[in-house]
Amino acid sequence: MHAEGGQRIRGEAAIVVLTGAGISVESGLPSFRGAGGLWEGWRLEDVATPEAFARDPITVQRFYDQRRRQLLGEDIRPNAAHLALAELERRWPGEVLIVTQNIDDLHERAGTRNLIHMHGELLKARCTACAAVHPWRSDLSSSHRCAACAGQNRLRPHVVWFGELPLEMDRIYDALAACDLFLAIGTSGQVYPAAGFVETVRATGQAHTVELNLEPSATGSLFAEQRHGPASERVPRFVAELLARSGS
Ligand code: BV8
Repeated sequence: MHAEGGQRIRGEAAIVVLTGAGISVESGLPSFRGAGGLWEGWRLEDVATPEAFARDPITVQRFYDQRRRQLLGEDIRPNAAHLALAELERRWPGEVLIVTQNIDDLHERAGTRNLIHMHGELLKARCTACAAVHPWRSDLSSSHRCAACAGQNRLRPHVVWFGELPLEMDRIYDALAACDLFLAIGTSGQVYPAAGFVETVRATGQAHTVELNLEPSATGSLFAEQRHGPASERVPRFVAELLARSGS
């Protein structure tokens, strides 16, 4: 595992990990594309855009209520890939930042702390009047009031819809510009700006880029290294290699 210029990944290297729906599939949560994906049962335009929410909030809320209930199901828990990344954060001498496109809380449940949910969180609701964000673990409807401004019919899932700006983009681009290793796990590389991160990193010319995915993604050829297979197998093995090399 050598960086672009062939030099070894140093023990204190800064690591940025981008995760997508593929890392949570073996935990029992559907991905978006592909067989059994969310987009098989729902049209993106009907459930994941601000226009859809304005047009038909009940259908949008039903989409997220269903996913929230599933996420809170007792059989859903982090898998070996989530746990390996949490261990990497604990034991790696340098900084490890997880940037996830996922709105589930499996990284947190695995123990990851240095984490950015660039597309929001399913277990939170946001007030469209005062922008307050509230923990939310039950169905959400227009009858609920915002606990901060008492506004009614103002709460929406705290997620980023298509056409909306993802969260914490400045912090993400700063980390991408400074990283020595960029690792993408379980993402198809079809949704921007996340799909463009590998090019942002390559432009610095200082970082090694690795894709761990079940199959080659749409941006797979842009990575210096690709390893294909289930995340629950590939991620723990890759993390063990990294930790062995850093002697930590
Ligand atoms: C924005 C939250 C601008 C809600 C989500 C440039 C070019 C083209 C289009 C655009 C562009 N720039 C912007 C766009 C438009 C759009 C976009 O990218 N459209 C796509 C469809 C073409 N992007 C946006 O709208 C973004 N916003 O650009 O704002 C802006 C600028 C200024 C001011 C205002 C606005 C916002 C995008 C975010 C939308 N919200 N999620 C929700 O979850 O409901 S996106 C959602 O879909 C996910 O978060 C994720 O990002 C994406 C799904 O992708 P993946 O996670 O990769 O999942 P997928 O199913 O596709 O793939 C799974 C992979 O895992 C597969 O490769 C599979 O092989 C693999 N896998 C499966 N099992 C396993 C596995 N791997 C390992 N192990 C396994 N077991």
